[in-house]
Order: sequence, then structure tokens, then C-alpha cells
Amino acid sequence: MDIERELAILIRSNRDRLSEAVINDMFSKSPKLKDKYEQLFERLVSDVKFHYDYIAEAIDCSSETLVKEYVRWLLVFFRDINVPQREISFTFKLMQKELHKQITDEKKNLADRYFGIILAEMEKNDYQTTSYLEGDYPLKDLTKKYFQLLLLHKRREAIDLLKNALDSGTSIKDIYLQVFQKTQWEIGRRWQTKQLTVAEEHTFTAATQMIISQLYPYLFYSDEFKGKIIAACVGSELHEVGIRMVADFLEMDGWNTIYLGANSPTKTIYEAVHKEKPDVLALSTTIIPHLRQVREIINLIKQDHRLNYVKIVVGGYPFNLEKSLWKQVKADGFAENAEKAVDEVNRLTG
Ligand code: B12
Repeated sequence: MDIERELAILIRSNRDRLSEAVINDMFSKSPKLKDKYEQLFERLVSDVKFHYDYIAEAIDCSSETLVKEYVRWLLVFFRDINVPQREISFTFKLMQKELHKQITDEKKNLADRYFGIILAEMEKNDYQTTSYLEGDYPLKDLTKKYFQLLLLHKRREAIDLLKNALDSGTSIKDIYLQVFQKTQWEIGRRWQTKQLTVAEEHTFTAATQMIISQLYPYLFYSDEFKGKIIAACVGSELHEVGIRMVADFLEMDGWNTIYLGANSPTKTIYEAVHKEKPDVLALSTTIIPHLRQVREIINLIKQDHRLNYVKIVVGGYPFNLEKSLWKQVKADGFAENAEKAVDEVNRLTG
């Protein structure tokens, strides 16, 4: 086993204990922070667990990009609830110190490299997010109108808007990749920067899922039967809109897709692959620490000689950040969006 994997396993298996120790140490070192956060002890511990999970996964994937991206995301997230950057840096320094107590010198060097990257990235602290609705793209007006209607909870008008666009020749695929995808990403950005509440994010996502289902009569199904695909989100992954879009695009291309959706445990996916014998397994993850579950299911399938005909294609947020990650998890292919997923599946099976 390589040292990255060993360190990642060590962090994961000790992260609960480490995280409590970090917050206790923080309170003993800083009475001011103790005063400010004592009531929030559990919350702080759970935040530190979250940080350790991301660091462990980035180390496991040997990816500096993943850890840098996490820091940028975190700084924006905390800035908008007025947590000062120095408190975040202080937490990470204590995390590093606590981890040091558990590991050998060789692993200390590796851990220090990642903590060094984290702390350097924090120093920049000038991160801005920009709206996904801006920029140059063909369906910009339609996307902005749709987004406004969602904000006003006008779902019926939103459906009519899109049906009218489809009736006047706009392609359903463009609506998926521009209107729905950009809307979802923008909802995320506004949630991250506290312009939308969790409740609003839930409502708007549910509205878009309902609207997608209303547009199914507009999906163009091919008469061709190219083969069978299982599409699933791994383990504890709840972000299902992306893989749903991938499945719909593949259906339109002539693939019979069996959609397992969010939250599919490794065992469930493995059993479904045995039962259905698909040509392709499409796996999605959004949350970086869930990459471990991607690796787990891929290993299981690759080690099972009865399944050596199954091609595995992966995608989702971390794969778009780190373009070589799909090789790292030992998948056969990757695509950055639903349209490219179709090309990739055809290439792998052609
Ligand atoms: C809706 C949403 C949720 C919903 C999901 C509900 C649902 N039914 O899907 C809920 C409320 C459950 C949720 C929870 C969380 N979320 Co959330 N969520 C989102 C949001 C706003 C939209 C996701 C979405 O629909 N995207 C639209 C689709 C179309 O885009 P996509 O997933 O990238 O998919 C495309 C490609 O990636 C690719 N692709 C995807 N899968 C696959 C698979 C294959 C095989 C291929 C080839 C291609 C491919 O093709 C797709 C289509 O073109 C995003 C914002 C964002 N930027 O995505 C945040 C976001 C992903 N969430 C985020 C976070 C932090 C969380 C939570 C951790 C919050 C929390 N503390 O609880 C939890 C984690 C839950 C979990 N265990 O999974 C962060 C992640 C940041 C980070 N650094 O990791 C984001 C980016 C928001 C933000 N800007 O801060 N979330």
C-alpha cells in the first residue's frame, strides 16, 4: 500500500477522535474562542471532521487541486457567515498538530505538504464567485427568465416558458445543459454565499426536477437499441440531477438506462450489475470524500472476472476539477457533461 493511502486511512479512522481533540485544544489555547463558540462545540467538531475527510481524500487521490478547491470553497462559505480567516487558519494548524501526534516522520512530511498548500491558499483569501447565469451562451435570456420564475415560485409559468421555447425549436438538450444545469449551479453559488436559504435551495431543486419530468414527452427516443447502462450515485451521494441528465441523454441516444439514482450503496450497485449485466456502469459523485466509494465499487467490479465486460464511466464535480482523476480511480472513461457522456460511452463500447 502506498504512503498516501496509508495516511488517508489513518486520518479517516481517527478523524472523530482527532476532531474532538482539535476543538478542546482550541478552547484551552484561546479563552476568547471558547467564549464565542462553547455552545457550538458539536458543530465545530463536525466541521473539523468534514475538513479531515476532504484532506484525506485529496491525499488519497494525490491531488493538490482538490484540496485547494476545498479551501477556496470554504473561505467563501465562512466569509459569508463572518467567520474570520485567522480562525480558520488557526483550526487547520491545530488539525495539523493533532495529526502529527499520530504519525511517523515520513507521513508527517506528506501531511505537512498538504497543510502547507492549505495554509498558503488561505493567505490569498481574495476569492470571488461569479454568477453562472452571466457570460456568453445561446440560451442566456431563457435561462435568466427561468431562474427568475423559480425565485418567484412560479412553476407553472416556468413550465410554459420552456414548452413555448421547445415548440419554437429550441433543443431539449440545450435546455438541459444551459437552463437546468446553469440554474442548479447558480442555486448552489447563492446558497454558498448565503443569498438563498437551504429551504429555498431544496424547493428550487425539487421544482426543476418536477419540471424536467413534465418535459419528458419532448425527449426524443432513438429506435436503435445500443445496449444497457446502469446509472447511479455512489454510497452517500445525494446529488442526483447530474446523473439523471446523463441517463436521459443516453436514453435519447438509444441506450436502455437503469437509473438507480442517489444514495446507492456499493453492495446495491454491485448486485444490480450482476443481475442486469449492463454494458456500461455510469457512476456519479459530487462530494469529494465520496470518491472513496467510487474506488470501492470500481475495485469490486474489476476484481470480479465475471464482470470484465462491463465498462465503467465516471463523472461529477471532482472529476471536472481534476481532469485525470478518472484514471486514478481506475475507471475506463470520464465525461464532463451529459452530452460528452454519450460520446464517451459510444467510444468505450464501439
Ligand atoms: C441541489 C444540491 C443539493 C441537494 C441535492 C438534491 C438532489 N436531489 O440532487 C442536497 C440538498 C441534498 C445537497 C446536499 C449537500 N450539498 Co449540495 N448542491 C446542490 C446544487 C445546488 C445543485 C446540484 C445539481 O443539481 N447540479 C446540476 C447538475 C446538472 O450538474 P452536475 O452535478 O455537475 O452534473 C453534470 C456533470 O458534472 C456531469 N456528470 C455528473 N455525474 C456524472 C456521471 C457520469 C458517469 C458522467 C459521465 C458525467 C456526470 O454531467 C452532468 C450533466 O451535464 C450544487 C451546486 C452545483 N454546483 O452543482 C450544490 C453543491 C454540490 N452542494 C454542496 C454541498 C457542500 C452540499 C452538502 C455537503 C451540504 C451540507 N453541509 O449538508 C450536502 C452533501 C449531501 C450528500 N451527502 O451528497 C457544494 C459542494 C462544494 C464542495 N466543495 O464540495 C455545492 C457545489 C454548492 C456550493 N456551491 O457550495 N445539495
